[in-house]
Amino acid sequence: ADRLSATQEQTLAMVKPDALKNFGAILGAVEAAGFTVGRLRMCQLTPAIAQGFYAVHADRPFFGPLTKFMSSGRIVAMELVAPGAIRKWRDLLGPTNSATARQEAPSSLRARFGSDNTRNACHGSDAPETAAQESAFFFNRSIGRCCSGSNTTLAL
Ligand code: RTP
Ligand code: MG
Repeated sequence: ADRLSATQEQTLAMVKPDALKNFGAILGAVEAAGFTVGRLRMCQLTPAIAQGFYAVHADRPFFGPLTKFMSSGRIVAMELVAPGAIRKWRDLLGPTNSATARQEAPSSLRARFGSDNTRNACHGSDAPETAAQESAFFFNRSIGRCCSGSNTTLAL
């Protein structure tokens, strides 16, 4: 058991607003791939929170459309645990552009549930350091307003 657990890794996955309607199928794929789900939170990001999450891309031309999209509806953030979870989850996602994913990895989540280069269904951390940062980003803060279930906003 010790040797097994030593290989465990954690990544931060996000189901983006375009794919929330497919959350059930995505969670099914997560389970089928052998991940354990750690902490999980569904909420809507404010534009400022989305800008904070994607701050590393602030100078890129797609930053505006990306953060507008990411704050346009609810998302699900979840910690996924498995041996090699970071690479394993990104392999399941497929290429960033969903159109490319449909060509190169038709069974990937972005091929199945995404639309284009911005609306691409899911996010995955790219390294252990960003996985830890992104987990803290979502889970070491409080929910601002809890109104109806559809109106839960992640607070600054
Ligand atoms: P992610 O961070 O969401 O898991 O995706 P990624 O590593 O595959 O892609 P990244 O380069 O980190 O970009 C972050 C998100 O920005 C949007 N994007 N739009 N040229 C574009 O229009 C463009 N490029 C990237 C996507 O939503 C991408 O997931
Ligand atoms: Mg990325």
